[in-house]
Amino acid sequence: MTSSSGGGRELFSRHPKNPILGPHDFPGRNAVFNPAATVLDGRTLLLVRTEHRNGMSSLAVATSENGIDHWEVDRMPGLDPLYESFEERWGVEDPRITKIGDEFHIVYVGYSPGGPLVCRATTTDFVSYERHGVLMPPEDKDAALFPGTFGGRFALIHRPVPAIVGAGAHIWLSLSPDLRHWGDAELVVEARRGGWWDANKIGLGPPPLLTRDGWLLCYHGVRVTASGSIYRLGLVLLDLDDPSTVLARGNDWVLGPQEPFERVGDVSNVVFPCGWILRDDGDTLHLYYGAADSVVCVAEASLKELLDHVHEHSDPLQTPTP
Ligand code: M1P
Repeated sequence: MTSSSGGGRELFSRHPKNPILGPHDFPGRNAVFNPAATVLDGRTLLLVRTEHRNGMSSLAVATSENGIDHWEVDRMPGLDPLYESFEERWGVEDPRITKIGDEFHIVYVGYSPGGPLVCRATTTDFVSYERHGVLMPPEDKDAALFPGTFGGRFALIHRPVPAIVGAGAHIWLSLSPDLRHWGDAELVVEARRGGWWDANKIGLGPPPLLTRDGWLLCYHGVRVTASGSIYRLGLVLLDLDDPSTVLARGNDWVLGPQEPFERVGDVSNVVFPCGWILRDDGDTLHLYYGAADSVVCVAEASLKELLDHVHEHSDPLQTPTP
């Protein structure tokens, strides 16, 4: 991996082979981005959002031995939208994968005529899928399950959008006894206001990662500027036993658009991850992200360095408490 270029030090190093997947790898698709990531039978598996030339997205599978190159694409069916349904009428987007027991739970955005909403499907092999319907009504997105339960209840991070204009969009947590009925919703992490890089809206990136210090979240923060939005990534640490409690929140972004394929694309100035994989050494973390809503990239970080950073660069005075 190469260090990131530009001013300041980012904690993630981009791979020199970036972008690792592009539209040319998926015939007929306009853009490929925002991949979920997991490991199946020892191979890295990405569930990639692919945008067709009618504007709708479906989720396609790509696998690789080393998670960097030699991708096998579209050998497994992936998840095509149920166009006849209300919830997936205009496509499926931005999946996150959480393994619970032997099952992979895919929480994804269904683009419905009522707005984006949160859906869940399960699979054991990425060949056949079982849909379990809508979890959260519109507008809601950027959702993922925790791999464990809390007091016997499953937990979901999600990002509802308030109806009040200018209220921002924030990260919430809801609980469920059965993965179907959700409640006890709580606001957990707020978009910061004013001059902050994550002032206007935020949303979860990959699913929460269990670490020695707590649940590590990587989220995208958006700042609206005179020339459009900039999507960058930050870190939050949640309490192990009570994930509605924020232990620390890093002040600085840890990855932002710098490379030409991150700066320019269908939506410029976007880095948007939906998956990360902690490798077998327990420290190397591969983050898979969409760049400029056009291509797929990977960056590497040390988990220890990320945890040290979030502890050392967390200013409680600057972190709003919900
Ligand atoms: O275009 C940037 C991103 O915009 C949306 O993300 P969010 O609503 O969280 O800001 C999504 O459409 C996402 O897919 C897209 O990458």
